[in-house]
Amino acid sequence: MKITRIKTIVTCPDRNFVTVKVETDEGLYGIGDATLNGRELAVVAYLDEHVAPCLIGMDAGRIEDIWQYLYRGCYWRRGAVTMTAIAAIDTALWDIKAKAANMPLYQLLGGKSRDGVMVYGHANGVDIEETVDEVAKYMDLGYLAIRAQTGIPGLPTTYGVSEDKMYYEPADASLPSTALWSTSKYMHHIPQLFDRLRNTFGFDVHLLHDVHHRLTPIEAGRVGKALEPYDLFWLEDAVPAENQAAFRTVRQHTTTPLAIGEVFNSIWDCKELIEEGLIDYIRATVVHAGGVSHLKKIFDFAAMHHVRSGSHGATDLSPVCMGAALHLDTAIYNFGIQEYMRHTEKTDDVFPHSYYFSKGYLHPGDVPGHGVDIDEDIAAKYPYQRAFLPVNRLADGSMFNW
Ligand code: GCO
Ligand code: MG
Repeated sequence: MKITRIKTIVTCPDRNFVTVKVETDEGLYGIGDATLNGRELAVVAYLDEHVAPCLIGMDAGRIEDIWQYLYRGCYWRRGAVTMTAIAAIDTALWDIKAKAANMPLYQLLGGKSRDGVMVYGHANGVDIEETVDEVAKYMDLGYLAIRAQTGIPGLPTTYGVSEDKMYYEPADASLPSTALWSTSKYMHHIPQLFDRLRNTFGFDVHLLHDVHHRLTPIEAGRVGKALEPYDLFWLEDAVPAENQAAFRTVRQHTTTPLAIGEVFNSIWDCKELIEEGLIDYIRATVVHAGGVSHLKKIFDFAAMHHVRSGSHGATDLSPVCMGAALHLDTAIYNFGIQEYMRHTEKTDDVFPHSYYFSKGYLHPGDVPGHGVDIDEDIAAKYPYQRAFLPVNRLADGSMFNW
């Protein structure tokens, strides 16, 4: 089966998504997510100019060989743009292979290891009271695991707190808006949130929290220790991890489970973290970590070191990424949890999908392939709109991590 055409489709049904469609001479096609939040058109140019022309005429069934061709063959390895482009092609080729086999993708990845994929939703409020109400809403919806974020007194806006509670959208402006950050205000406030949540809801619900790369290792150790009585499922992205060894300090000071990985592109971003047992959950995902092929390798490596999966699933990862991720989540042995932020109705119209939520679990469905398609006519109604994540500054005006 030969690759005859590779199309990149950009659409903005409430937010931007980039989708790759790989067509073959046998009429089968596959799709892959290529969305890199705030850098969407860089990936489009990479795919259109530097990937698509090279793959025309190649055998669509040679997934591993095409992956290595794009990774090793281009000389410039890794990086978010490259690995997102590779991920999109890889996901589309797995979609084609599973369709050709007339099987849902999880069958080709080893078959089902579980009956459903436990997900966590996002509860957030401007203050602790509002976050408590939001957690209650998620429990009523049947969620078994809930991430809780709250506004911090003295900071006008805070990461993770959104106006629209149903559909969280982190890229909020056509140029980056500026937020104010204070580590001391945050560190003082966050244990109060979890104290209140556990007193209200007890210990049966899983609670998670995202620090969004805002602390130093020793600060993260202190926050982790302060949160130990509240038994978090995980503390996410406590410290930026360009320097993986920094996590040794965090680990020495707290037993709160640690998760990281949404900005990682390859095994080389997390090899020491996994090998040295410095984390509990690896949160890399299909679209930004080289597709189904490479993420499966990361997860299998993690399994050897008692590290479980926890894939990123924010709204800026398209339903195509979610579909593919759910097949991997279903098949691997060491699955932990999957993030699930609902997409808007417009987005769901553009991307018809077989996955569905029931009682705290997502299910990939049983249609051949990864079960997600794109309606190109509806997609064409929503042209690209430039959008950025905010940036963060400290009170003295200096730049900080977003
Ligand atoms: C999460 C993430 C997101 C990211 C966003 C960036 O845990 O879901 O931290 O909120 O900020 O996906 O594009
Ligand atoms: Mg996060």
